[in-house]
Amino acid sequence: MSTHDLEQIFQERIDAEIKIEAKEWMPDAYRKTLIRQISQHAHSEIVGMLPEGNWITRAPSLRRKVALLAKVQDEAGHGLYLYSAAETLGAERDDLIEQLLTGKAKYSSIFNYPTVSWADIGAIGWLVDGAAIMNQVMLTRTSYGPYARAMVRICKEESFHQRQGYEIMLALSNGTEAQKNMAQDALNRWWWPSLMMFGPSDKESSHTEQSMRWKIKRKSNDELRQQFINQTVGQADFLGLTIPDPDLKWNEATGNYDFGAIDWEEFWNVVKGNGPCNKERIRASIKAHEDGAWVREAALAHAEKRSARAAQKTQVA
Ligand code: FAQ
Repeated sequence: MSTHDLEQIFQERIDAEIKIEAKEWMPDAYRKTLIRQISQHAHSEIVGMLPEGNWITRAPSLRRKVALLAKVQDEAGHGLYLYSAAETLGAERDDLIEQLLTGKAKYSSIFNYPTVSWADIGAIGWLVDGAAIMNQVMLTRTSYGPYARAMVRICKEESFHQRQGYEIMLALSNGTEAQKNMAQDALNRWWWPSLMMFGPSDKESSHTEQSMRWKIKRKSNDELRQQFINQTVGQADFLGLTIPDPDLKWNEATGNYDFGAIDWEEFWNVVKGNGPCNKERIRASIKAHEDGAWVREAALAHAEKRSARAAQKTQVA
């Protein structure tokens, strides 16, 4: 069969909502797009542990500490599912990690902002996990089976993360004047970077059109961003906080909130490695990787010993 015929059958299967599985034929560009997106997603989960990890030792109560620890551990788990999903496409985990540590790989822009107060932990859960879920619910229906299945579990955990963040914001907003100010300050700093998480506008997005044809993405960056804004405005109102956008206004005709201009220069600057914490994040990731070398060596030695023992047993039998 010619590549053209194979591609046609592949697209027909996608259009018929049949999931693509690891060992099946797929166009090289589909495989490449998935490895790119899934590995960037995995890196985001791993680097995403750092801003919140910063507050584990300073959480204001045992209950808050336990919840934050569990959340950060979940994120490590998400990274691992996602690296495994990328491996099913033929990617080597060591190569992906190297790309992250050498600064070649992208990860979400949002994790290059600092967490300067406890309220930032609330804002991350509410807004960052909220934005992540908006995007990831769509990915539970993505056309590649292993990615779609990983996303189902990830979404369940993300929704717990979102609630713990919102609950922190609720406590602060109903607290003292100083606590309410902390919550407002965190919302002011995290609002715009959270909107940037959805990626460039549809006009500027290089991959959306093809990814939607392949049903890797089911909704465009702008559609998801709008959905997120529509959902979040009422939540901010309930907290008694003000979204830092003077142009935010309900539009009866479109049934959406209109919003102000996003600073795309800031976004691309962060993506290119010049955000407030990019260098710090890579430094911390390298250190964590180096500190964990003995664990990898020990795990590998154990695996080698087990397979040698299994081989010996087979010989004896
Ligand atoms: N940051 O053509 P598009 C989380 C890049 S997980 C940096 O629109 P695409 C959980 C993009 O890669 C958060 N780079 O690309 C958590 C591409 O570059 P390339 C991560 C960005 O792939 C919560 C170029 O711009 N979620 O938060 C960003 O069709 C709390 C052109 O863009 C995922 O990764 C950005 N924000 O759409 C953890 C979900 N946006 O590769 C800890 C899966 C775009 O050509 C604490 N990913 N770029 O060099 C996706 O859905 C998509 O990849 C998009 C981007 C929507 C992110």
